[in-house]
Amino acid sequence: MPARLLRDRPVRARRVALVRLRRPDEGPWAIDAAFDALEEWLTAAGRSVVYRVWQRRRAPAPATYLGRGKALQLRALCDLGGVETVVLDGTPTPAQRSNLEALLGRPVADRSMWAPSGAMPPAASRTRTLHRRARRARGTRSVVLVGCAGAGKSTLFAAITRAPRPAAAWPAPQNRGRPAVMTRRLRGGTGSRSVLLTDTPGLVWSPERGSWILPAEAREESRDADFILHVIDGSHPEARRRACQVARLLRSEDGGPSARVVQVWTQADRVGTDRGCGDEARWIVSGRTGLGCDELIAHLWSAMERH
Ligand SMILES: Nc1nc2c(ncn2[C@@H]2O[C@H](COP(=O)(O)OP(=O)(O)OP(=O)(O)O)[C@@H](O)[C@H]2O)c(=O)[nH]1
Ligand SMILES: [Mg+2]
Repeated sequence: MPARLLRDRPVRARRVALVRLRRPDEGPWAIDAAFDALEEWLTAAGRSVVYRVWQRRRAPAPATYLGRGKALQLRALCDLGGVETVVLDGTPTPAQRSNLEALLGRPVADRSMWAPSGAMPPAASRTRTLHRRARRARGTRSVVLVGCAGAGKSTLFAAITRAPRPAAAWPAPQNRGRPAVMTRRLRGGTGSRSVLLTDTPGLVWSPERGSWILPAEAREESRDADFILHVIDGSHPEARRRACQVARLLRSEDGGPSARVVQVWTQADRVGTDRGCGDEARWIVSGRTGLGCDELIAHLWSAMERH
């Protein structure tokens, strides 16, 4: 996931306003969580967030993304608060963006500047495909971590493989300088067989589509995996809903992944171990404290013996 935002001209500005659409089916929690994550990141990068503005709409306005009235209202607010750039948590078309910039009288930075596009450079994709084939030919088994952006995949990856931990900050800074996909050997196990664990970039929510977007890297890696660990931030107020949405998406991918999907609810140190438990089988862990990680690894090894 390239962290391009900070290199882009519009976000050099110090004072910014965050803006987003709110679809009728999105709760206030979802909006707050999206704004919190973006603000945390921008603040870490030295920006100061002056306003958070959302507009309730089923779909973006065709010409200007935000409705014209809302955009003009926002312009007046920005004039008042000395806002230099509007950061739009969405993906407008180039025409919508430039029309919106004209209405707002200031630059608009949008998600295409920092979020994964879903596409992957062909050379990187080809190289990884070759690596995967070679591993498969050697009989190496693979486990892939998939989940929403910021769920805790890389932290769990570090806990399980003893790789260096990512720096705490979401969404992009911790990915700067790190490859989008990392693969390491799973520790433990007794036989000669080796198992590789792969960390992938997180799914991002598209307010326009009203759905999660699975980055191309995550799709490709999980296509050949023996197990997919579907990582869920159990401390998120919408954890259950997100878990269902992503589970549905994973099942629908090319007729469903051939890999077995194991739900792993992480960040248990923040919420205790009983939060959100239903009937589904799931693992409750914490990548931060290591809680439940040894049991999860043991489960993977024994499941690997059986399959
Ligand atoms: N308290 C606590 N915080 C966690 C845990 N796991 C992750 N975090 C924090 O949650 C944030 C996101 O964690 P990451 O591991 O980078 O999440 P990710 O799923 O790899 O995110 P992307 O790579 O952007 O998709 C970081 O600030 C972590 O420090 C956990 O088990 N407990
Ligand atoms: Mg990560």
